[in-house]
Amino acid sequence: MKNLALILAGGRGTRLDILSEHRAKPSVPFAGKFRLVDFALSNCVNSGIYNIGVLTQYLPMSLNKHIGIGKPWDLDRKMGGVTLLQPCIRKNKQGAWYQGTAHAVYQNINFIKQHNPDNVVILSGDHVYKMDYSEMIAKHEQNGADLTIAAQRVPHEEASRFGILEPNEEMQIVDFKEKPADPPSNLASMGIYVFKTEALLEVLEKYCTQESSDFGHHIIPPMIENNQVYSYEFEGYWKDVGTLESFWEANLALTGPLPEFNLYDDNWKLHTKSKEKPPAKFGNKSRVTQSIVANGSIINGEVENSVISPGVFIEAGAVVRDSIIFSNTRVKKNAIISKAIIDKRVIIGANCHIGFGTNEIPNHQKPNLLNNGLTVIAKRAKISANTQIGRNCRIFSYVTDENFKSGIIPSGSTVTQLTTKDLVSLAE
Ligand code: ADQ
Ligand code: ADP
Repeated sequence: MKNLALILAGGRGTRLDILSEHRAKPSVPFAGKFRLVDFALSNCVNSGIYNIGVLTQYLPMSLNKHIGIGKPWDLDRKMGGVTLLQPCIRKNKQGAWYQGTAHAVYQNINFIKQHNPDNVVILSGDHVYKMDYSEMIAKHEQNGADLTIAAQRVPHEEASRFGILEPNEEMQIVDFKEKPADPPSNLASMGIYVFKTEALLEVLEKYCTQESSDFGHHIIPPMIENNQVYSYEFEGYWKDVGTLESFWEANLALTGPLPEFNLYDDNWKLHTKSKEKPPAKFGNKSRVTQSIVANGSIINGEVENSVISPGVFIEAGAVVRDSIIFSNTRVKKNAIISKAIIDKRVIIGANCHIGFGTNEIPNHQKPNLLNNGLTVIAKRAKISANTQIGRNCRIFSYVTDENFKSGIIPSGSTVTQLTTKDLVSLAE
């Protein structure tokens, strides 16, 4: 049985906001040393799938650099291995670059034909889970299915952001609705598909009539009418970390005593590309509790309930609480960071207080993203000493010292390139 996996890694991930401003969502760091795409890639090799195409589109640089020739996943092979597939058409007639998922696969129809697999497994590059696809493929074969969709029960209040399916007793899907406003049930499509290759090629030719064609809207509904479509219920841990809040929660959950998602499972190795760095080091006045600290970090301050990526320096007297810090960020003396996500290569000056004040003032620019008390600071921002940044704030990349002359950034603000005048008006 020959299987080819295609990982959809091109979506924009707008709800991860400034974390996915400079990188595709699958390339967003997770759990200290991983990137989101590592989970799908590791699942593939752990399931014995060594032929993988990664469909990139939006900001592929960081993703290309991360995956490279696939060495950490044992995918640097002469036959098969991993291939990064860039879209041939970048812009549609309206000048927008975004295209549907099915169209992205359609553009790579020759790649599929060259491999000539029995099945094509289509995956999202931004989900956190461990799944043995070979079990799903076996069920798919057993049912003689044209398409099998992995499914999981989700909380009722979240069901409308998923495709919702209804199987009969034989697990054959009789109804499917993509993101219905009023979901009939909470059995959600995980966006993980096993297609019989023949059927996939046929439906792509038939229904991919426009660039915006996607699986949920244009392929699955007619297939339910005309083909054998089955559901495969998956009960293990699975998270589509689609929002800043779920991203923050899923990271911090890893620091608990017995996390639902076990990073330390020798039977299901999670591979990633990581730079050689010395071991993490803790100074004589440091205090670290319930946290993950990656290699190359030096902790001289306090860290509590947080996830610290490689190469982070936390100076003496600084306190980091309930936060995620990406690689090579420096937190200077006596700074306090509370409930924040801080991207890589950020400098937090001495005595800064990030995440002060109340949760109650939402960020009016992004009310559905930031009304939960999180503060997010994007890549390479430099926050001068003594700055105070409130909750629900978004600080963009490359904001510099010039923009932060000992300022107070009130809760609910968005800061791009601040001038002193802006600071005064924000404080008012
Ligand atoms: P969504 O996740 O909302 O729903 P979508 O935005 O189409 O679906 O993205 C699916 C994946 O494809 C993401 O990983 C995204 O980054 C990627 N992607 C999107 N467009 C792409 C393109 N042109 N090229 C390459 N990659 C692209 C889907 C299903 C739902 C299901 C959820 C589960 O449509 O039915 O419930 O996944 O998370
Ligand atoms: P991440 O923040 O996701 O870790 P990286 O720091 O790995 O991203 O950077 C991604 C890569 O993309 C780097 O090699 C960088 O030099 C490159 N890069 C970033 N922006 C551009 C650009 N505009 N043009 C070309 N290369 C770029």
